[in-house]
Amino acid sequence: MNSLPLGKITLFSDLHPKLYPAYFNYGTAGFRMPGKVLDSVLFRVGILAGLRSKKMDGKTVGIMVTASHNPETDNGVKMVDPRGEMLDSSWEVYATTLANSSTTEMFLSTLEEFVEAEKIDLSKPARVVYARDTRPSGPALVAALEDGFAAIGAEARNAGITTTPILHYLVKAINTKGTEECFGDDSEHGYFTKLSEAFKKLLLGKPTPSPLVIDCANGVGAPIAAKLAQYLAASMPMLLTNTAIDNPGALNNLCGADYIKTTQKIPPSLMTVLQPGQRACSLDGDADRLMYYYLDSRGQYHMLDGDKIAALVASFIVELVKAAGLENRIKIGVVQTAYANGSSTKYLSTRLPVKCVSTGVKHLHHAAEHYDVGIYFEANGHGTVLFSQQIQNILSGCQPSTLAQSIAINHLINLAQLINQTVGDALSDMLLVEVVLAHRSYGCVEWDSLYTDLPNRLVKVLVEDRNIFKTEDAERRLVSPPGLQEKINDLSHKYDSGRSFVRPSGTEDVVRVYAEAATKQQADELAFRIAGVVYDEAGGDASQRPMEFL
Ligand code: G16
Repeated sequence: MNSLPLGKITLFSDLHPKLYPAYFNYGTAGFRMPGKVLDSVLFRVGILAGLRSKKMDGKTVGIMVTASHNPETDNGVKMVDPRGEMLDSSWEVYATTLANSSTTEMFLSTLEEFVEAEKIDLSKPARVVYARDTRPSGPALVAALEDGFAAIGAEARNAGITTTPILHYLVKAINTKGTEECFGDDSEHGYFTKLSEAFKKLLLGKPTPSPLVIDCANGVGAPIAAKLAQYLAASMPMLLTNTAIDNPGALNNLCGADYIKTTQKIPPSLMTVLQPGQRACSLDGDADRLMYYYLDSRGQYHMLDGDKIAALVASFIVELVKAAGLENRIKIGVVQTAYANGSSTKYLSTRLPVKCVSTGVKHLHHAAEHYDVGIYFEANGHGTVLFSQQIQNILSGCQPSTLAQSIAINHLINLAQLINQTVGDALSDMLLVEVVLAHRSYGCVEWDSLYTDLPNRLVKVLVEDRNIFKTEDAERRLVSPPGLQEKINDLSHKYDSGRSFVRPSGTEDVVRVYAEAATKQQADELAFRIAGVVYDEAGGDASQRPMEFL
């Protein structure tokens, strides 16, 4: 076991001092803050990633520089473990502690304690692969990250400007290369080939889908979707919009998956583009979330969110498993969060086991791994489907006794290729939705009619310190500030089918309030009344008090 290269780390660390008093927290999806305060954090994450790789016996670890759905001025960084999943949560605490060491000396001593506590064998190699989205602050932050790699002596591969899900794909592909569990060729070309070939096989004999309008949120999804379109060629006509990645301030602005979910409106830029009945979808800034929507014949907007995607996909997979004659061998389950619409939970739970966990893909992913086929989608459009390795082996070794069984088994095998099983992937999920719609001969209206959403509203509240908000029961109950949950309950009981909860965001400096009720007006009113109560309890500047309905 060698020792840490303290001299080298000191030299580099002095180039990346912690200049801001801000408290850095490895939250729902890594560190996420205004890009200008993150230089020291990126440097330290570079070192941490090297150590994570050493701890994992030299396997490749991923780093993504992105702030996903956040505004363009924010940026962030998240680490990806060797199997392509989010960083193990036990290391999040170390990441937070290291990021907050105020001087190089403190950083070094914390680092030494951490290496000791984790018993990291420093003689092991360190390998990382990293990428960034299109944010203007990205290049400088990547330079800080690279200094971290140099300081710890990590072998680093730059995957350039790409989506978060592609980075996750690359990590898994690199680490499974040459093994029985080979995930695919470890390149963007490998990713596009894997997805497009599976898609074409699944659509064989089905009519070509009508053109799909894709809002790329003016982010990295734009160039990546354009490349995907080349691989798919005529099999999937796509109309890419909001592709202005070089326009300052355009990223996620009045467009993108988060805009769709929180405003429940069509992006203004699509007003003149979208025709009644036409399918449209929005990606977010790093293309890991997907929201569908359409205008009905009266020009009215309808949203098809992560819950609707889960319902569509789950019912299709259940049917295929039955048709394959494997319903007694394959345990399928769905994982949601408290944000799941009450109607979706009702729809799904009559068909499958449904589990509710805390917000954050890492929680959903781990819960989904308990099933042979685990389907998870957050209402915000972030999700995927996991096929256990054992089930994939069963599927490939199956001896079907009828043609119908053989077709169903092949479809399941191809679905496991089409779906990016490492993490939510807007483009892979989009192809999945298109496959199911084609197999069902559904348009948006038929898909939407699987169940009727309870009207709901999501509101952000700016408070002085969101850290005072603590929750339990998969974030459905507030335990702090004391007494606030009782007020939420009292208000919710005043509305038909009223349900609401409050939780601190892990990616933005806000508290989120979710409410649903029997009518749209009631859901809006409940959300804003609770937002007001939250604000009165913990708010700051009175001009930020949520005003609607109060
Ligand atoms: C991230 C996480 C998601 C989570 C979302 C919002 O998404 O990966 O699982 O739902 O943040 O989290 P919060 O409500 O804690 O801010 P993304 O797309 O921003 O990376």
